Amino acid sequence: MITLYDMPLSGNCHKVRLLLSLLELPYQIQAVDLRGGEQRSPDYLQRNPFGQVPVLDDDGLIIRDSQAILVYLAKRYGGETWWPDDAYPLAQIASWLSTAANEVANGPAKLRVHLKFGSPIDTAVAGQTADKVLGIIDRHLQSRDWLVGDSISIADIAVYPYLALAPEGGIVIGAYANIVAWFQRIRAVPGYVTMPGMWQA
Ligand SMILES: N[C@@H](CCC(=O)N[C@@H](CS)C(=O)NCC(=O)O)C(=O)O
Repeated sequence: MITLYDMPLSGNCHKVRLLLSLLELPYQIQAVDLRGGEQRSPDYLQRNPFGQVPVLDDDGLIIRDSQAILVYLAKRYGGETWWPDDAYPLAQIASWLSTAANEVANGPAKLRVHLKFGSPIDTAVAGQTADKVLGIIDRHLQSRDWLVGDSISIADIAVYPYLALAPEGGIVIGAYANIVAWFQRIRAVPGYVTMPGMWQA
């Protein structure tokens, strides 16, 4: 049985919920009370010493970090469509996973957590990071439908949530027409699931 340690308003958890749904994998949710500090309990820290969601438990195999969980699910359950054999597409996917964990997390995701939950951040730095990464992704999508290759991959799933949630961080996402068109393609994939606060057409 797959268990996802989850928080409904977390974009990192949404990446995992989205891939589980696209792969049609049955799973159960274990809600983690982040406001109450459950992620810092000794019990939870055994699953993830960083004290964060998401964590996936697949029949006792524990995986922390949304990017790592996407890799695990794609390789374990997704087949060649989700986990290409060739080195070059794999490296391209890895580069976007890294962008999700770095520029996307430190730009649009940070602005959202600041506006929505009041976390103190350097808004100027986060704003510059967001502008830069959104511009790069918008230009990348000018000539292609998906971040890597000819179909949706875990690169798209890793980058998507905090871009679709960017309006909650005060970003006018409509200014990035190629990103909005890509949102629409992702939302049309069979099995797509949304979450509160996400961009709507
Ligand atoms: N790199 C991690 C980041 C996870 C993360 O930032 N989780 C947040 C929720 S979105 C969290 O658990 N925060 C609680 C805390 O830090 O106390 C991932 O991609 O999974």
